[in-house]
Amino acid sequence: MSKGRHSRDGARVSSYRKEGVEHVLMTPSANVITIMLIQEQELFSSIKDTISMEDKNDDLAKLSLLTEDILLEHLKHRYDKNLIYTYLGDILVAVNPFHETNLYTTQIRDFYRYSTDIQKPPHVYALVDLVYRNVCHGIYKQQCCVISGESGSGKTESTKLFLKQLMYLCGGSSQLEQQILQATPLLESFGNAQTVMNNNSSRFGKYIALKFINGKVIGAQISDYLLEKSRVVIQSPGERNFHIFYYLFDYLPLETKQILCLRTKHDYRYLLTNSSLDVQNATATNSLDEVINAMGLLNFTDKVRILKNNDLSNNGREQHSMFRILSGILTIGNLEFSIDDEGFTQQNFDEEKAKKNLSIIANMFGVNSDLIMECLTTMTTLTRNERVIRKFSLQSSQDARDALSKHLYARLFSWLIGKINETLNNPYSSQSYHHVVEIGLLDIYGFEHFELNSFEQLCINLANEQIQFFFNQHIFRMEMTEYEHEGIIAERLAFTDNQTLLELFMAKPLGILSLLDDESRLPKATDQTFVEKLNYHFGLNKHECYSINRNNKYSFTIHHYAGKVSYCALGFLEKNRDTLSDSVVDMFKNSRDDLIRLLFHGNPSDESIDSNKGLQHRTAAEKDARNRLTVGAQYRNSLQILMDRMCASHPVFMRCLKPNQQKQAYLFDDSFVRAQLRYCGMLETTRIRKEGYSVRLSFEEFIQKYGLLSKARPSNVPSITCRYILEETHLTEWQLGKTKLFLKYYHPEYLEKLMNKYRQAALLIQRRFRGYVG
Ligand code: AOV
Ligand code: MG
Repeated sequence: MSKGRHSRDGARVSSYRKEGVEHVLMTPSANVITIMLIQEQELFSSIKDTISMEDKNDDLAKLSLLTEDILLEHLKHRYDKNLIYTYLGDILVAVNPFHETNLYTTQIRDFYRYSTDIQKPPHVYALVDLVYRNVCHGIYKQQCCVISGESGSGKTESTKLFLKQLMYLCGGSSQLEQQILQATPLLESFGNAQTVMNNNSSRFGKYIALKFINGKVIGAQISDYLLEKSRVVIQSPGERNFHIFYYLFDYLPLETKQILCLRTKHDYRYLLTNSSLDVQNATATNSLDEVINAMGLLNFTDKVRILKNNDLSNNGREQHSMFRILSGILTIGNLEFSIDDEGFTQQNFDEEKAKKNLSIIANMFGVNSDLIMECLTTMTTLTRNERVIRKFSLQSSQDARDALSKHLYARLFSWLIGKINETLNNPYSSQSYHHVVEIGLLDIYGFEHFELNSFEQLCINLANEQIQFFFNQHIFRMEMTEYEHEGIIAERLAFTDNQTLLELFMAKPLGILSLLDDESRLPKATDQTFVEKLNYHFGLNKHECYSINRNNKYSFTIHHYAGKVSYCALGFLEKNRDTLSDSVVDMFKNSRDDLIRLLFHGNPSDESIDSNKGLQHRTAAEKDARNRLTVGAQYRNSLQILMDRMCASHPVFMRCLKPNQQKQAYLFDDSFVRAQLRYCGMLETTRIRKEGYSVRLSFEEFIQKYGLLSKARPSNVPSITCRYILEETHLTEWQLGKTKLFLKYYHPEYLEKLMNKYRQAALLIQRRFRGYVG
């Protein structure tokens, strides 16, 4: 059957004859790509019904006639056949199936491993393979995969599939690979929640940077973007708090619940909105076991064994503290205050209950119960020689209580990410940086448009505008600019540019975020004066992306790329200031609980905790509280860093589409999908992929890569040599610029095919020659 030997670079080389054809197999040494023709054929025949290769329209850029209707029709037709993936040139489009499919079996995972010259149907695994091959060949120092789409379209699921397959290609068995994968359920349990748009909606953005040397992953680092912490204290109708709170009730043993003083989930105000609402999608739920398992694997420590009598007992003191913090947060949500604004004791005030709650909170947070009450009901100011104590109104006490919960949870989340990063970065930090290449994976919260949209939606939608801008920049703007510089003839394409909208948000001093900062610093300003300023600067057609809402003094409308959204500015100033009183911070700094002390070690109200570095390093960032950055300003900075990072990377794009608003399987709502196709500029994208030149290589690069394909003698002028090579390959539609060669997106694949034939032939000759000599 097969004959084996080793090639000079260590790859095991063997060959077979099948159907009269000699096949060469190379099992890869670390950086060699395998030619696995036979396995591939066999795999292919076993899965071809699932991933159908019959539909020739799996690349919409190849359609001869292009209209929105035709695009829609093709996507729908494919979706009905369970073909959820479609190419749009080199952009991958995925329509959320909303049901379990057989698209991710081991066979399919193997089929998309090390692509050869078989043209494979679109799949998220094909994208992974492409990116991973680039890593192995060291083609780009930095790549990033940008997955976009509206809320519930499938970004997070795609990110998980991408990551899992990437680890599989790397080997899939090392401890680090497992740790990288396990970070996901942990982060989801603390950072995801059910919304009306998605049962497992990401309430934070994340960028996972994976580092590789010679095709092996050697470290990872997660950056997070603005957790929607207001959800801890209040949720809209039909929505839930973060998953982790419900896991406590659904999965903890009774004994542990008792230690944590937990009652039932229906007993807590913070869970009251929808505590009976259960997550329906199986893929959306992890169990607490999985979360605790992940914590163990990611080195979260344990001293106190709260989880007795089950196999989770080896886990951490940190874990214990985390659960205590969660229980404390839930209980503090139930804390009532007795005196109302007129100074009367409130009706129905249950003093016994309040005392009991207070003692639980004090226990969970490791602080004194009188001190908690003092912090939440009074403010102490020190004048030259006097301590002045001012009593809070009922509303202020309630606000202080909720601010405490939000801050505590957000700090816990930041610490969690810092802790994960410590583990994932550890192996990397000890290695030399020289040959490291990076793949970044971006999974942010999708575009949101609810009935009531607040500061959180404004931030989320701004991030989506940034991503759309990056996409436009890459696909359209840069493309056109470069054609001009290089003297390439190409048709000018119109596209929906969102630069003016970004300026509306980001401009200094007259942009929404700057104006919000100004108002947040003025003592007399209110949410209403903020809206008045916006109306004054941008209303009455002064800005094309802004309109005034005459019937509501707190409301204004922004014309986003994905549609108009009206925001309610109530609470904007406070959310932007995001203050936590010094007395609460001091109280926590002196907590008996190690973790709580650690969480409040940094600057009291500075949420700009750099989760990449962990909490220990944050004291250095302590600043004068007056110079503290607002939430808006920090967010703007973090988006800028993200953009810089992505601009320095070679991007691949995946566009997720949501087939219907009901989260239902087998339902393709034409007008709903059409709107998405329209706002993300899919038609223009398809055109530019079809008509544009998405691949550019310098003449030298091209000659170095494909010079072997030409028999002609190289010319002294590189562009002429390129022309010789291209003419010999019989490719058409390329153009020679002034310094570069411009190719269509499908050209490299064809050239690689030719090169593969060439390499195979060379191997065969080499083998025969050795055989003859031997
Ligand atoms: P999102 O990340 O884009 O929304 P998700 O990735 O969470 O959306 O997907 C939403 C739900 O759709 C999941 O919980 C699954 O039930 C289902 N789903 C998505 N992709 C697949 C797939 N490939 N196969 C099967 N089911 C899928 V948001 O985080 O809300 O912007 O902010
Ligand atoms: Mg998500």
